[in-house]
Amino acid sequence: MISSHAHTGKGGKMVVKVFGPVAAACPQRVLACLLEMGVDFEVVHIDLESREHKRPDFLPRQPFGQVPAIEDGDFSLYESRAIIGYYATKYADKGPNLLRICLEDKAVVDQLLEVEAHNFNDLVYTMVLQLLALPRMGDRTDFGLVQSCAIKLEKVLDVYEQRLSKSTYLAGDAFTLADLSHLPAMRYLTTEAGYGDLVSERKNVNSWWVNISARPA
Ligand SMILES: N[C@@H](CCC(=O)N[C@@H](CS)C(=O)NCC(=O)O)C(=O)O
Repeated sequence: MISSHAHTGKGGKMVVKVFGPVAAACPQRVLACLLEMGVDFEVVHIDLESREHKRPDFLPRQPFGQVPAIEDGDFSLYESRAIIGYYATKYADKGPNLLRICLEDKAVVDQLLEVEAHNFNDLVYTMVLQLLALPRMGDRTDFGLVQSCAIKLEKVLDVYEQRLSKSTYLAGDAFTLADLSHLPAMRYLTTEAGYGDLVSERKNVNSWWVNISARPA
């Protein structure tokens, strides 16, 4: 249900509202960032099954009818990667340095975020949609499409394997938004989608995944 009331946390402090189901990958990207940065938040559940995200009262928050969206006092934002960039910058002095300070280091984080969004996430998203979401809605899985995505994904993970032979994290020797942004789709890939082998058979990718998925946040 979408609440129209301003929510206050402990001590009367405003908390960030995150609109979306916690089970969906894109809201999880935002939640992982807020947990890393130690930002108080509440989740306003948006029910995808009943298409609450397509209703006229939700569309002002996300005009494309997708989740997540946030509300932070008077400020509202959608697009999960823009949201994590916002909080990593806003609380840069409070949590871990997820953006890196030097211009070139930050550019490498942005580069890997683009790779995550377009080369990696698009493929995993299609696989998860075909293997998990469509059967749940009574549609048939296109196994040919899943297979072609898996083949393309192998090439992406080979690039990661190469990068991770030189540094502990994707954008260097510190955990950044580039790693954080992979968490939701990596979890789907290695658990529910049943493609954990693509990760475990690549030594460096596997160590990286074991490492980033064990973070307390
Ligand atoms: N680029 C958007 C993508 C948002 C997105 O694809 N959200 C999915 C959940 S992970 C969604 O709302 N799916 C339902 C739909 O598209 O109808 C973001 O990163 O915020």
